[in-house]
Amino acid sequence: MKIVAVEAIPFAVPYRKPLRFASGEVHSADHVLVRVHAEDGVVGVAEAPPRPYTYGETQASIRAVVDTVFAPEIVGLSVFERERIHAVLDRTIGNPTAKAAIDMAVWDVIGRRLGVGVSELLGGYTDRMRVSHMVGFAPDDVMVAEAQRMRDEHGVTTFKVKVGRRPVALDTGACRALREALGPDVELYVDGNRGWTASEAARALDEMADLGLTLSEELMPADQVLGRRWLTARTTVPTVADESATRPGEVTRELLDGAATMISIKTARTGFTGSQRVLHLCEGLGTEVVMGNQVDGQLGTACTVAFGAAHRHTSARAGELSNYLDMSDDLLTEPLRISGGELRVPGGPGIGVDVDPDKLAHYRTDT
Ligand code: MUC
Ligand code: MG
Repeated sequence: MKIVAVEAIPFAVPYRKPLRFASGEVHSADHVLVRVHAEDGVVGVAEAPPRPYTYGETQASIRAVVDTVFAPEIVGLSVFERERIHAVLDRTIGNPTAKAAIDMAVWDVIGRRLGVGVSELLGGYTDRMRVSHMVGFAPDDVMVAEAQRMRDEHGVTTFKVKVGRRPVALDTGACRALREALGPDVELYVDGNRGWTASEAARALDEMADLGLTLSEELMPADQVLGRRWLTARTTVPTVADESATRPGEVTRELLDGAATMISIKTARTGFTGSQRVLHLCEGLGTEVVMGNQVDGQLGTACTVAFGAAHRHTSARAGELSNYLDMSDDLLTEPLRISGGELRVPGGPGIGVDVDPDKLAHYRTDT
């Protein structure tokens, strides 16, 4: 079943409130909808969220690379030649979310064509994941109120707190306020988006030693090679590599270097095909993983839960699946719903969700 066309459609959905973190902030979901058309009329979809401050991709660069580089390379291949498609896309190093969206849209075509959910095709381990919510920078009382609302309205009891500000007391104070307000039963972990130095990170972790943090993610830049090794060796809080480990080779380097003890898998940057490579590598190396959030919309979140629920290893921990709730609207015909702290894999064939043509017409920015 040959691919006949690949479209990259920019759209913009405003956020109700911005998400702020050490490397940037998001006010609007300026994403790209990727549609892969197959010869029998089946269309697969996925979304690419540009993160200029993380990977250097922009909405314009994603459109351009899909239109002028990737689409010409894969049009004419069959959707069942997934390894060939992966090999073609993998010839270049960059453009992770553009490639990931193409990969996932191809899987969506396959699932729709077979009438089977992608999550079942990938592994079918379970049909849901526990949800972890990312709390961005804000005054302490606002961060606490957001976490309490997520717990009260959606049953969420796992929170990833954004850190990496200076002075570190801003963040250690926020984490303390969250622990005091939410009590001992919620899980708290932190993500610095490379904001601190090794010594700042060490001081912050020492100051928070009594808060029962379960993970610490990307507290300092990836190229602080010895600093990361030193911090990982001296802390009892497992260190998670996220944007420093976006490809299997980087994952291997981070882990064997002693620079990280766990890996964040994001379908938004490794698709389904690349994410399975990272997952199986981590399983082979005996390393835990967490399903991360690239500040995804609902389509991206559906991809994350489809992949996360498909495997035992990825569904063991809560996945970061809730920040689409900050968006004022979305593209799907049926919204995702988090309840009892869980998100179920959408039930339809493929990724299991459909784009509403009226919403797309309203939010697309190219017409
Ligand atoms: C995360 O886990 O870091 C923020 C920036 C980015 O690249 O991803 C998000 C969340
Ligand atoms: Mg992160």
